[in-house]
Amino acid sequence: MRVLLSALLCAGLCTAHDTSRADGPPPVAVSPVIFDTDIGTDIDDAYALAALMQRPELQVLGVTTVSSDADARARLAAKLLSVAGGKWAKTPVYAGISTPTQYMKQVEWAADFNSPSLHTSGAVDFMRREINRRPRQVTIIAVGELTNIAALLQSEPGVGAKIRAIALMGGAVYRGHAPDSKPEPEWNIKSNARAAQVVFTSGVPLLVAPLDSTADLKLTPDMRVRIFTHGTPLNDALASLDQIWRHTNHWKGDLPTLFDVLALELVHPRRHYELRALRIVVSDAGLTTAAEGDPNAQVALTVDIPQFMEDFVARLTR
Ligand SMILES: [Ca+2]
Repeated sequence: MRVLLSALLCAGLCTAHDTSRADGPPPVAVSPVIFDTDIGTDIDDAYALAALMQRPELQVLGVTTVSSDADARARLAAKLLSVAGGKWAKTPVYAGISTPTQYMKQVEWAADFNSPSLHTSGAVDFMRREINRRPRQVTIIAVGELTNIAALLQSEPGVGAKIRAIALMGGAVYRGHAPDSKPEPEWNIKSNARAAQVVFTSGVPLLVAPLDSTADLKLTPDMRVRIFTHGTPLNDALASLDQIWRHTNHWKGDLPTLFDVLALELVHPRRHYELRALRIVVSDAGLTTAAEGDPNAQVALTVDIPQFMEDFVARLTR
């Protein structure tokens, strides 16, 4: 089974040179990535950023932020990187496009933080600069609304053709948040459906983690205790942010759901996700529907949840 599924994955990701770009990104040994995030609202962005630091196969060029007060989000990301220390403290963080205010209580944890790595604007310029410096090598991991990414694609003719891939959390293809529910407009897509339409029609290889495969990735109390008793500064910071989120989020979320973590996993999919080539059409209301026609995305529809969660906790506790 493993061999078969690996072959299926490879069909999508390893032979892009002899198929269209929509079939998947070209392979590279170490992937330079840019992490575009709305950290500070839901808690999974913080866990995803921590997970990103445990992946030596991903070279983090920088972190960019989007939506609500993008500057405050950048400050939060920069402080989390600083707490991790070493090279992470030097990772550049750029604020991107701000939008109307959202709930984001976690940013108060970083309200007074500053560092030379923190830039209060310039996310789109940063992304374009890095992509032009490394044509067809950079993967963007997009785990917020797609406002920055659409602005990037529209900022320079041909820039999309220089992007290796965009791995994104977003959409709901065959189900919504609840098991067996109908697909619904998912937050990252519906927050800027026009931007999502730009991304899904760009021709850039897309690796998509929708609600189908992410809505059940729950971080249980036992898992959190394992992470928080590890005692590292980074995990202590995650414990603080988790508490702030848990006691203030207005949708009464209790168990963190690791939506965004799957998006970064898809850059180098080493376990056995079902990636299906689909043509995803984004409606003005933010629905993501599989349609007839040439595929524009490799979509993760299912995940081995116990294996995924155990791997996540193990990485954060070693
Ligand atoms: Ca997010």
